[in-house]
Amino acid sequence: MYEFSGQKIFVAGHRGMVGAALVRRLEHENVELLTASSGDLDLRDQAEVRRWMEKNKPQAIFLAAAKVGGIAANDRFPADFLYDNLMIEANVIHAAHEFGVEKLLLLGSTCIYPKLSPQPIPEEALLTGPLEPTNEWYAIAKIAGIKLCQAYRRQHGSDFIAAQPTNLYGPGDNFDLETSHVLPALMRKAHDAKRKNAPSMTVWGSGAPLREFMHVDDLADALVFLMQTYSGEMHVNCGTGEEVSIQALAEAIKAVVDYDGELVFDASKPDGTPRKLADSSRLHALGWSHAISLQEGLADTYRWFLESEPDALRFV
Ligand code: GFB
Repeated sequence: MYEFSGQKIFVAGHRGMVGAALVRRLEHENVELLTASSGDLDLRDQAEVRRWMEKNKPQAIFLAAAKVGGIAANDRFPADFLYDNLMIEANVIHAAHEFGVEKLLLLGSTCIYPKLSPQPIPEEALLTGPLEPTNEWYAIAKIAGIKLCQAYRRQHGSDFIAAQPTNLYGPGDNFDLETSHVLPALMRKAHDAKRKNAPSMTVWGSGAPLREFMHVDDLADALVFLMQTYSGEMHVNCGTGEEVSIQALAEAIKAVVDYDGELVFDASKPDGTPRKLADSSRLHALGWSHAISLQEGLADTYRWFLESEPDALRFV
């Protein structure tokens, strides 16, 4: 059990969807929360990271800072997805070792697994086959992050762990149609189509791929749980165990937004990996499971989207 009480905890990436959810979750704990905006601390810059860590001396770190995006962004910005993520992980993990951080949790993603993994995907599937080409740059950076945690644990005894969340969504998500993940993209498309009385909205690909979605507040709770209770070399999957086709997701989103037009499938866009369901039995065996259903989570996210005008709607 890693005792949080009174500890100085650094949430790296607190402006992102996961980091912001962690900050909300940690407000319920007796901790001293440290954050740094990207203007004050560029995590890709080794010297800046060393200076910041030496000065602030966090005792624990949630490494939620990352360059992330949906299937199109991954394909379009391979250098950014690989370089930014490698640099952030290497700098923060090495400095955490150098300045005696007691515990670190690295955020990964289930896209680290081979394209044709057994389903649900066990943690042991890592590095057993070729990756999905649309996200291999991001996946390789995240695999390197897991290996850094393992290597520092083996060589230096550092208590660094890694969690692999399934596809996430929730308040603070990116609703930009070019770079976002599918869930916010479809929510915004349904919202726009409703406002314009459009007869249809477009869904990329065939609608057949299966995905598992987790609300980011559930994930933040799981991460705090893992930070407090888990120590080990094996990375830990974080999912709900429930999967849905992209077409069914689009229908559920239409219902939440109250849009009743048609779905048009754009076959010129990639499907990506056919199925991606994490085996979260390791996390469940430790004693944690999710609380927010997809239905509730979609309603909560749409509420946030409407309340966040003009920010979330600035691209409409
Ligand atoms: O969420 P998404 O962009 O990424 O796409 P991945 C999931 C599925 O939804 C794909 C389809 O089959 C997309 O073709 N889709 C349908 C759409 N309509 C849309 C749309 O309007 N926008 C988007 N973005 N997708 C990502 C990885 O994979 O998952 C990342 O690329 C990361 O690296 C993330 O791991 C969690 O689930 O395919």
